[in-house]
Amino acid sequence: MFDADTYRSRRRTLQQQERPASGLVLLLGNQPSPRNYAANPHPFRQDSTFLYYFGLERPNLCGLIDLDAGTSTLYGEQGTLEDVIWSGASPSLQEEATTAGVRSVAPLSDLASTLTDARSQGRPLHFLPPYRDAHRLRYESLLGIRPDRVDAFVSEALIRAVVRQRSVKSDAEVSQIEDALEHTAGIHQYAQRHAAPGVPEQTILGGMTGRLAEANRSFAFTPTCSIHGEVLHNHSYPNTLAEGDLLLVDAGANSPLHYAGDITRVTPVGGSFTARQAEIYEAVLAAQEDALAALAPDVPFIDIHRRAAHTLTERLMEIGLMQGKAEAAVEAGAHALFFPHGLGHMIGLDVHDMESLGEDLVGYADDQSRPDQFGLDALRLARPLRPGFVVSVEPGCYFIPPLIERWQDEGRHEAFINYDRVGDFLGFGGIRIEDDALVTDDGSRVLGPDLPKSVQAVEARAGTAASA
Ligand SMILES: [Mn+2]
Repeated sequence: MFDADTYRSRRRTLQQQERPASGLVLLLGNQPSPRNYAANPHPFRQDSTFLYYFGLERPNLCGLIDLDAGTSTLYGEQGTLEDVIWSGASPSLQEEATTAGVRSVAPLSDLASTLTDARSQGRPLHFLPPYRDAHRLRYESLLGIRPDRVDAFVSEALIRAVVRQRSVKSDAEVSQIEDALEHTAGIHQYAQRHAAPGVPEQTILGGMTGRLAEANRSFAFTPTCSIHGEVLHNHSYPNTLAEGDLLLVDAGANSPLHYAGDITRVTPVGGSFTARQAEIYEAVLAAQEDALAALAPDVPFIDIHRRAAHTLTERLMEIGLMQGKAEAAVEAGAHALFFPHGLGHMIGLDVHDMESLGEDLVGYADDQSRPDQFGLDALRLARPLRPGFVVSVEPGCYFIPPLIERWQDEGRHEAFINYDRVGDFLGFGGIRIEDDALVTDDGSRVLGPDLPKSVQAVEARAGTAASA
């Protein structure tokens, strides 16, 4: 945990400066989530907003912040002898509360009546959207709202206040992200060194998993480790690497306090890119470097997305996959055949930070509406950047056979796409290059250790462990 003052001051900021209104803020901690029966749960992960304001890992807690009185109460259960026998001793609820700067604790069984009393006095109650069914059931038991009706009662004022606060990372939070990136870089180096013909994807995944486990870290999200990089979130690992494949690894570690890293690298299996692979790789790299150079306060991220798309499109025109004016092609959305996703997202306690609060309230300013153009509609972050934002920058170029087939059949964007040439690239796979950057007062800084990404640097590392 951070020190108690950190949590106290975050709650005070919510109460004083970010005050969603008067009344009470209810923050649900997570409950254990069963795999196949209750006593066999998934590894516990605390709710991120609860972690942000209370920092405690213990399951079955609820936090209540009184916006008018400026007080916080932690609701939970004391451990039982049964808990001690099966799981070992844990601190008392009061001891845990103290580490989060909370003086007042109460049994969970008191919470419903406290909330009922407050509501009968006409005090507003603010709570966040549920992303687990267990949250819906808890809202039902606490507030009497039917589980399928809960979304209609969530507090947009609270969502906005939490987003304003969590979007801007403190130095201590940035250090956590840098810790995550140390370990993230380590597993990427491992994958690159082991990217050699004859090595199963599963072996590389196993090696990365082991490295994280040895360091008492885990993956922040399900990793992609595949020679089929054209599947954007590819979570299967059945293939064996062969000479000439491209291994795409999109993976990130957690820091001890659950901040995420998120990096993507592509490595040529066998140690060198073909001329065609190198051209596409350098097109993506140019787009990424242009985007990173453009990160600065007040610049809308959607403009940086368009800039990356423009650079990629110019390169694809040089290669002969696209034609016409890059500006017009990007405006029309023709590049999305190759780059059908957004340039990036915020990173923090969640790898897609605060996504449970609603992508648009997190990623779009009030005067921006989410585009509906294919590709651009997948852009999670569009809003003007501010110092303290941590964002991923991850352009890609993919050859997705069913998408190409569909567009070609429809004759979509024929003025800009050279489908004959695209046909030569079927089976190419996909390339994405991703780093995480902090927006600073005068620009930005890529976080984490240097993980070289030039063609030469990646070739120099590829497969070196397997051949040694
Ligand atoms: Mn990402």
